[in-house]
Amino acid sequence: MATFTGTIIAAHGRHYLAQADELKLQCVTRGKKTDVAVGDIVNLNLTSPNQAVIESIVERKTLLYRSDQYKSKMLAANLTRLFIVVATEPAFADDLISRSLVAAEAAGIEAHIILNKVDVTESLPRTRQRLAVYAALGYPVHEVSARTAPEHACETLMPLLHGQSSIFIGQSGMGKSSLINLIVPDADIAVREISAALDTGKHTTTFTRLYAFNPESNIIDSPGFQEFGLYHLSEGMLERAFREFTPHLGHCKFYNCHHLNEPSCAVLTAVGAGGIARMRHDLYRQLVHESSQVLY
Ligand SMILES: Nc1nc2c(ncn2[C@@H]2O[C@H](COP(=O)(O)OP(=O)(O)O)[C@@H](O)[C@H]2O)c(=O)[nH]1
Ligand SMILES: [Mg+2]
Ligand SMILES: [Zn+2]
Repeated sequence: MATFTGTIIAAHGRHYLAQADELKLQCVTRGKKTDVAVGDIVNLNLTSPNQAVIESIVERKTLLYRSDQYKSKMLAANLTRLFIVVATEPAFADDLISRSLVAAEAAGIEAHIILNKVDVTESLPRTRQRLAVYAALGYPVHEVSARTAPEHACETLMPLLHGQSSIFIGQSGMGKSSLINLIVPDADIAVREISAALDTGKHTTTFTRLYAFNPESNIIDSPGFQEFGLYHLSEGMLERAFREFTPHLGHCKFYNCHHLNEPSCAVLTAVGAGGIARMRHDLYRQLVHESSQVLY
């Protein structure tokens, strides 16, 4: 049997599509295994000219998750960069931005923010002001307009994407697909091919897919979502995923401080003094609560 190494470029239920050199192969797993993510490098056994069985997954460099009370779901494997796409309109949720940042930190993935639709000038000042919190934490914010300044958008994003495995995430309507269409000129055709191969029907935006746009770089478009559960992150992981907490860790009165309502907590002191944004600490509190609710 012929064996190949491929990259998983799309997943739909338990059906996967792998790219192996020029070949696109429809893949299934052995047994009931469903632990394959888009971006995984897999060893494949060819079962027909365009079909294969996934024999094993090559050790992942990173793995991005989201989860709810009941289960955790892999979003993508082997990412090096995560781009949170927001826009001047529709309104975005700070909660989702911070959750995405926390997920990236926990997975060891570098996070950036893209502010799209800067052509919508009425809401631009307010949007910039809202994003200043994240810029102050050291997360780069890149301003673009996919619609009115596509060349500038490409010039801004290309160097950031080069040599990286990137994912674009965010609420739907922010312009993720518009930006990817600029970066990957034949993305539309690729989507049609993938939908046909996976038989996903017309709902082409409901699955995650990877585009290799040069030999060293690839980019993943994900469906928009309204929630980003992080039930899988332990308290220890959470306190380290809020990067502004770092200088204060180890300075609390109690070595096992939860930074929730303990006396002489260095993190709470910093919140009181304005060094840590209250909005971020409120989310930390919420995430600690969520992680204590896990049922799986
Ligand atoms: N005004 C404006 N509209 C944009 C821009 N980029 C995308 N859009 C529009 O925003 C809507 C959502 O874009 P889409 O790429 O599908 O967003 P996605 O859901 O995040 O993938 C579409 O109607 C786009 O035409 C932009 O830079 N400016
Ligand atoms: Mg889209
Ligand atoms: Zn503390």
